[in-house]
Amino acid sequence: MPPPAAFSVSEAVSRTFEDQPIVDIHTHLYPAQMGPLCLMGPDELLTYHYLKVETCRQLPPGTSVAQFNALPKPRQADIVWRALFAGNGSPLSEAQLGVVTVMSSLGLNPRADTLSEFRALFSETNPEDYVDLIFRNSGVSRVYMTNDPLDEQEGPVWRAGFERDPRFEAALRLDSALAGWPAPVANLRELGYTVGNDLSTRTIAQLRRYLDDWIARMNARYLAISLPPDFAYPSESAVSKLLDVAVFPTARDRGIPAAMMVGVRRGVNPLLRDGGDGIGKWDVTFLENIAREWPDVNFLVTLLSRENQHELCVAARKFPNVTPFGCWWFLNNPSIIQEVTAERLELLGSGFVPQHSDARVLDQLLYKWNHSINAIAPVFVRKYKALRNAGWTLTEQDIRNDVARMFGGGSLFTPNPNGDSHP
Ligand code: FIX
Ligand code: ZN
Repeated sequence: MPPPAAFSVSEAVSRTFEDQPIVDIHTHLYPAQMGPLCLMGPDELLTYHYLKVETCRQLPPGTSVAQFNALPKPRQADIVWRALFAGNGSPLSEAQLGVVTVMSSLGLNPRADTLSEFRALFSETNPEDYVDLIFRNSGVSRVYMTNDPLDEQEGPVWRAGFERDPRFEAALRLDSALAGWPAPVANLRELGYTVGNDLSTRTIAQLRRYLDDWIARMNARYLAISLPPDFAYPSESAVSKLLDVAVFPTARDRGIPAAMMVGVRRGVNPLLRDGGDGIGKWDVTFLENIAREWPDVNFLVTLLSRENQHELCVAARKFPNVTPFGCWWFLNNPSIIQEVTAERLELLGSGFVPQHSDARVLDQLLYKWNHSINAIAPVFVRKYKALRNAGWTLTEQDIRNDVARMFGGGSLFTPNPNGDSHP
């Protein structure tokens, strides 16, 4: 058979990314049917905590962070706009560039003096149409939410019931049910789970009932928890024990992955609220301990510290039940995405999920994926060129298959490579 005609690798990679529907495995987005949880439009976009933090570095004279936070959202958005877009200095940070990309892709002028044109467009469009517009223009086909039954806004929405937009999949988030035990006891009891302060057999059984009930009610596709950099496993900490006796057995028995997002130091500057969290390096030995102890659970792992990325790849090489995912939060910048993606490809081939958006405002899908793919595509191009130079008769279909596997959501549910069950 004659060798396939040579084709341009960079054009094939661009075409592939244009055609591939993206499945976004970690967001904080909600469908319009979930009412006020669904954030979209200019005022939400401009008050994203990344942008507020940048604004707080240059608030107007006489305005404190606390006063800024106390203002109604549209007024905060105006201040952000003036400070970061209509003031001195070009909007060069990743979060600023993101707003420029969003506005351009909606046909708006990002150099406008005010947000009025953007506000008019948003208020003239009905919410369902706006959701459709963003999905269509971003190339995203499905997103995973971050779902918390103990959240005082979200819990009642689930209990009342609603018809789910099938583009939104559920992921059961566990921070509020496990962190700082026994702090969650009162809230769990209020929902009817008769847990106690101690980790007695009854408490564990009730916690497992909570997990089972909510996985079923939400059709949660995975469990997720964020953890601080000093999280140790095994250890005497309540969270380590609760993972061991409730969460990991549930993930195993339900056959769903457990996602661990490690390295966040919450509330480093509490004044900044959502924007006040910091970062720390984890000891990846603890991930090795978990993966070895629970061979029949698939772990999706993202680590916040750049210094942890190489060790995470090495751990994933040792443990096929560990899948690294995304460039989380402070890593979600083009320069770091390129470095981390190249490292992962070199150590893991296509066995990881390169990115998630972490979008909190629907409009952000328009920039987070566009910017990530612009960073990732050249890394793929270099790798496919190297593959071809090494003598591999590359086809465009090879590229399409790899991109589909890595960006199409499938790797979330790869069968567990380890056979035996937990002793
Ligand atoms: O814990 C998380 O899921 C984090 O992604 C968020 O809490 C964080 O505030 C964020 O928005 C990061 O992008
Ligand atoms: Zn998140």
